[in-house]
Amino acid sequence: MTNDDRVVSSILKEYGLDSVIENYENGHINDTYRCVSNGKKYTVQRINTSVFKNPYVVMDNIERVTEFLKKKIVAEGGDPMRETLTVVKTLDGKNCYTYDENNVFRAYYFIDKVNIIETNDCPENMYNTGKGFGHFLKLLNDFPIDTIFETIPDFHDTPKRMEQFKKALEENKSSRAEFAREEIDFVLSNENRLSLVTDGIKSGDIPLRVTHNDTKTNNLLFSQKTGLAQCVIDLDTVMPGSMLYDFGDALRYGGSTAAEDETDLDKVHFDLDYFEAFAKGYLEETKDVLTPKEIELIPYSVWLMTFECGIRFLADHFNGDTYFRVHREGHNLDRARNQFKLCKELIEKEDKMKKIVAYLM
Ligand code: ADP
Ligand code: GN1
Ligand code: MG
Repeated sequence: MTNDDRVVSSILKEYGLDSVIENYENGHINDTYRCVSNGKKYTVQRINTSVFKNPYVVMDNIERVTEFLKKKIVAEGGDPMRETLTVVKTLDGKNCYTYDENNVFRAYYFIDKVNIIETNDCPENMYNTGKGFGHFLKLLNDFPIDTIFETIPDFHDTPKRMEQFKKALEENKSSRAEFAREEIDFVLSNENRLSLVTDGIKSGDIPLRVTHNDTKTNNLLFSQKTGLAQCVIDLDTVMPGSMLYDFGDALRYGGSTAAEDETDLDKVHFDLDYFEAFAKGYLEETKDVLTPKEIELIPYSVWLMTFECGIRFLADHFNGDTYFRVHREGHNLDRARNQFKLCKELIEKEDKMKKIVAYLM
């Protein structure tokens, strides 16, 4: 028996499950398995404890938020078992199981009859994505925000991300910096554009809300029956934040005409039809609660989140790929180049985005 086999059989025992039937690797952070017991399916995940230093805080946040969501979903006539995640406890009632410090697991009921959109290819999907994440923000509008905690401190504090980038560049642990001169110059030339959201939060113009903070289309489950967004998943980064993080990150990912790691940059464009469709769906759900400053910064937020993700990928490339899962040599550099290509287009398209937002309001 290998150590991994021992870990797996120990988790199955803790949760009373029969076997692992699938292992998917579509996210960059956690490891996800599909398990079965008595014909029922479960999602079991190894929480990445080098990213989430305190998995107990993560799980407490998730339990609080999903229990709150379930009440709201019932009140609006929805299905609380399919429209949000359900944390499955260990046989002795804990919300996660620690095998050792690198092997902390949690389980959810598996939600079936759903589709996942890895790379968006039509405005209709983006409209539904906007509705899905917008509805999530709306349902959590009166959640008591001081009962949840930051699972990764300063997660979307872009000026701090810039400091981390500079440190990675200076340390250059992987000796790769000399091969990325153009990208480094691009990053450093944008340094003065990074603090509009953090400044707005400090001044009180931008309220802290319960936000998701990782709004890729593959963190939404879409109903196979209706095509509508059904359940927001990947709740590890749900914490106090700005709605601009959610809006910007969703478009960073779903507003592109290509995958996040496409290396043929001629295929990578920011699509204004996708932007408009997402904004329409999102604003239909949220426009009554947003402040003027939030609305003003929507187009900028897409650039900001794209730039931030680009510098995170590039910093990880310099650090030797210790954070994001990579599948090939230079994968994080490819991802960074892809994000910077989008950033250049986003600057050119910012005025058009402003007009679209004004028209939708
Ligand atoms: P990561 O942090 O690695 O992105 P996710 O929580 O997003 O992990 O899960 C990875 C994938 O597993 C999702 O994109 C989805 O396909 C699938 N998945 C996760 N939880 C569920 C669930 N409760 N029901 C159905 N599929 C799920
Ligand atoms: C990670 O876990 P996943 O793949 O949904 C990352 C996000 C990045 C994203 C880039 C906790 O998300 O912040 O935007 O990769 N999650 C964490 O694809 O760092
Ligand atoms: Mg995910």
